[in-house]
Amino acid sequence: MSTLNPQLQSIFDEVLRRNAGELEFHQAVREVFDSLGPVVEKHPEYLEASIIQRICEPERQIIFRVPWVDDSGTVQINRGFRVQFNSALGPYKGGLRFHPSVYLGIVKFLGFEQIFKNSLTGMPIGGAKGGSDFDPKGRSDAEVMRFCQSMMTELHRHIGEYTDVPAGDIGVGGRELGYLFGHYKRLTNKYESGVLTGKGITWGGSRVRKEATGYGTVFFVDEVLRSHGDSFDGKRVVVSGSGNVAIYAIEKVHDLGGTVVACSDSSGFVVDEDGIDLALLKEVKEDRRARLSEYAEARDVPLTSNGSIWDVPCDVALPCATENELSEQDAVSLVKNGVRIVAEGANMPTTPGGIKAFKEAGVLFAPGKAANAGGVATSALEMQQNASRDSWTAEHTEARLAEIMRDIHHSCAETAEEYGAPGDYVLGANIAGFTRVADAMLAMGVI
Ligand code: NDP
Ligand code: 2IT
Repeated sequence: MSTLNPQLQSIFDEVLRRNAGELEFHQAVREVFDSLGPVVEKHPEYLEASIIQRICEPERQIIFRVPWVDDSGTVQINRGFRVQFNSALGPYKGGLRFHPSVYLGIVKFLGFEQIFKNSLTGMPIGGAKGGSDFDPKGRSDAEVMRFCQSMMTELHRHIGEYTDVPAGDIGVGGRELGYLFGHYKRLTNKYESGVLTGKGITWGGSRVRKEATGYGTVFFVDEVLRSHGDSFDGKRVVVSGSGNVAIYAIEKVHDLGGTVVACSDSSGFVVDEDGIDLALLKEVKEDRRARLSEYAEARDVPLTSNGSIWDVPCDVALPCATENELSEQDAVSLVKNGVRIVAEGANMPTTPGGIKAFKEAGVLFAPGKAANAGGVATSALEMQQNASRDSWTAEHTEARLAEIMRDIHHSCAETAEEYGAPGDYVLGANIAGFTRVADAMLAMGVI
């Protein structure tokens, strides 16, 4: 980490004091602050109007009890969150995460990142995140439905097409969004399609939304490769995770001529030198919600539970599982084995030490707020289709996604150049994302 200028340091100290114990939130704020030195030098008006302090304070934070009855008749209690971080550019927008690790610090880090990511897409969406410490693993469909209905019983008061538009994230996919939308519809007596994104195609969803985050990450890497006169052809790729983002990143790498040789879940990783068998992976993870060990058994490859997927040699690494899954030691190992490009499909998967190691080694590093923005961008396309009561073809929607990812790459690269750091996508993404929000806030007065 670099040294912050004294004004940014004092704002950061205040963030630490006001948000004690929220380590992931501190990490996300610090990463953005590390890029803002040259911006506040060029634009003292941002400091004069306390824009940065305001951006670090969520507009609204909602925490609530989510009681539900499990299949054995026992009452279970979870905690629900929605942090509505910033609405300068549009209605709050961001996913819901269901995972036992969820607490306020995780929701705030994700909501904070979402502000700048959504800004980078160029679309009219503010930043938010929500979720619960509910663990869907091992729960029946009926239990997941009762949990989602209870979650929506409180959440519906705070969301809406013009207010706040949730979507999926870890543990929240098509099944959960169906239960959430069905209950919202019932509570409000309105078919308000634009209140949630990631819906099923027959009930207001967008084609390519399911694929969008993974595809978008690979489109971003494709732009990085093109700008160096290269392509995916023949590249060896490692993708962590085997959920929504990972599966569709693997699919697009294979479409573009690369080979994904390893993927993982929370129980371990598999290496499949012939290339991951995507049809089998989808069957195991999407259809049966089973463990990666079943893939390993079917393919007769080992599942490694006590090592790191980042020790597998590759040209391109795509962390697509969760935050802080790629440590400094992992980064050093990837560099030693010749990695050239790392792009974050997940949110904040690389630790600060890992980012530093990549930077020092000259690895091209694309941060999540740029590389995984294709998911939320396609959510905004879903909102457009809902608002116009239209439904686009897959070809048109994917072409729009590819164009948006090209634009994001261009805006990160151009901003990095402008600030004298060509090739620094972290700096470019943070500054380009921040500036659009800051200028809108300045224009709107003290909000
Ligand atoms: P899924 O729930 O579909 O998949 C998550 C994957 O990551 C699973 O393979 C899961 O393994 C693994 N994983 C989750 N938590 C951990 C953990 N603590 N340790 C190890 N492995 C873990 O989620 P998504 O694919 O939707 O999300 C993945 C990442 O992408 C997250 O960081 C999310 O915030 C980010 N993201 C998602 C977007 C979306 O549109 N869905 C958009 C932009 C970013 P297991 O099955 O064993 O739990
Ligand atoms: O992290 C993210 O960008 C998401 N989980 C998707 C958010 C969205 O509203 O589509």
